[in-house]
Amino acid sequence: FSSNSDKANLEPMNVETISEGSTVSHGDNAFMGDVPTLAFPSISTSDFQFDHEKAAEIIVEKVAEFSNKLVNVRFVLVDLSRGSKILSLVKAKAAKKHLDPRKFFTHVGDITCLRSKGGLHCAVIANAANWRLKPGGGGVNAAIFKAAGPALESATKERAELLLPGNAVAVPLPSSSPLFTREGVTHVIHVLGPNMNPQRPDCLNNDYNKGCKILREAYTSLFETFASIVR
Ligand code: AR6
Repeated sequence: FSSNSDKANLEPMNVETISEGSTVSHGDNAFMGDVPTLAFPSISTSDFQFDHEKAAEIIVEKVAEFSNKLVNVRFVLVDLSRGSKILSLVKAKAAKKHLDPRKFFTHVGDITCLRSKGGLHCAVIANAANWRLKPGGGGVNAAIFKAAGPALESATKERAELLLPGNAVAVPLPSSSPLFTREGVTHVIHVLGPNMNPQRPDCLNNDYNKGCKILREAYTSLFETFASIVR
């Protein structure tokens, strides 16, 4: 398992090495047709300062659980940089657990440009949201709201006013949104993870018993919400 599309930006076909000697391509002319795919960032590990090792363990545990339960879907963990520590940790743990690289892989790139810049079609993307479900604030939240335009903010308001840690809410993207037209994204799932940053609301003050429980709930809620969309 050396799935990362480190090569994605370099190779037009986005060929991704999945194990020694074998490759799989993804993208619009992807293998197995257009398998419903969820792209998600690592929840809580940047602005919310959650421990990367613990988060990686939980990501792999939850992906393993749900990729067993759900047939014919894919999960992609996305981060911006090739040097991403969370991507490296997750790749190593996923390989150790023998997760099927056709159902789960990692991708280096901006989650708002997966199809246009990475040739990877993900109809559903997850957002590491804030409790007010508001644009801005930096990180992936600011990027997704900016790329989606005002349509996402109003569509979000129709679905929920706020989010509690560990929960997720799916928002269908209006077809007027550039994320819909350019990237083929039909839904954004907002997820609120546990916060370890004293500068942000609901800081858990390094209580990792609570923190890990809430992060598990957040991924369970995200993957169940994804399942309900593709069902
Ligand atoms: N594409 C892909 N991954 C990204 C992108 C992007 N455009 N931008 C950031 N990441 P963070 P959190 C990765 O801080 O820790 C917000 O301001 C990033 O490298 O966005 O859950 C909200 O308003 C990291 O791996 O989310 C909340 O208040 C991951 O996305 C708060 O931050 C999550 O980083 C949430 O903090």
